[in-house]
Amino acid sequence: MPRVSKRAKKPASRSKRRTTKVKAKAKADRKSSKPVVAIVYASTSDEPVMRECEHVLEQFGIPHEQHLFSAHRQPEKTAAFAQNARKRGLRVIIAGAGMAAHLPGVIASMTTLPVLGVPLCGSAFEGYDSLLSMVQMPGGVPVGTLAVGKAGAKNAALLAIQILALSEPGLVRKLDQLKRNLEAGEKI
Ligand code: RP5
Repeated sequence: MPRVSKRAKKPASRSKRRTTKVKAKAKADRKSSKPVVAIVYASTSDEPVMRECEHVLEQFGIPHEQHLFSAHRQPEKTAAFAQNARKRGLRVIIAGAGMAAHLPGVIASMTTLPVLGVPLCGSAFEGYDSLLSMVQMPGGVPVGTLAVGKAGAKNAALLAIQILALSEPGLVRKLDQLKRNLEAGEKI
C-alpha cells in the first residue's frame, strides 16, 4: 500500500491563492515603479543605521533607491545626483552622514526637493558633531534634521512618507494604522 505522508500539503483554498496572487502583484508593482524617495549615505559605515529607513519605506510599500557617495569623496557624483533628482521623479531625499556631515546640506544646496538629514554616530563626539553640522544650516538652505542614529533614520523615512501622504490618501490610512499600532504598544 503506498505510504501517505502526514505532511502532504492540502491544496490552498481559493481565497488563499487569491491573496498570494494579490501580494505577489503588489510586490511586482512596487519593484517596477519608479523610486520617489532616495536614501543616500556617505560611507559603508553608515549603512547599518540607514537600513532602518529602508525597512520603514518597505513596510509602507514606497518605491525607493539607495546611493552610497560622499560630498567630500565624490563631489561630482553628489552634484549630479542632486541636480537630476527632481527630473528623475524623486520627491524626497534622505541623507545620512557622520562627523562633519555636510552631505545633506550639499545636496540641499542643489535641489528644491525636501532633504531630510540623519546625523550618524561614529566619531569621538558620538553624533553630536554631525547633529550640529546638519541642524545648523545657514538660512536659505533647509535640511530637516532628525534624531541621531537609528531613531532618526526611522523617523526620516516616516517624515518622507508623511510628505508623500499630502497627495496620497492611501498613505494617510497606513499612517493612521501606525498610530493605532504605536498606541497598542508596538514599535516600528
Ligand atoms: C562621513 O564620515 C560618513 O558619513 C561617516 O559617517 C564618517 C566616517 O566615514 P568613514 O571614514 O567610516 O568612511 O563621511
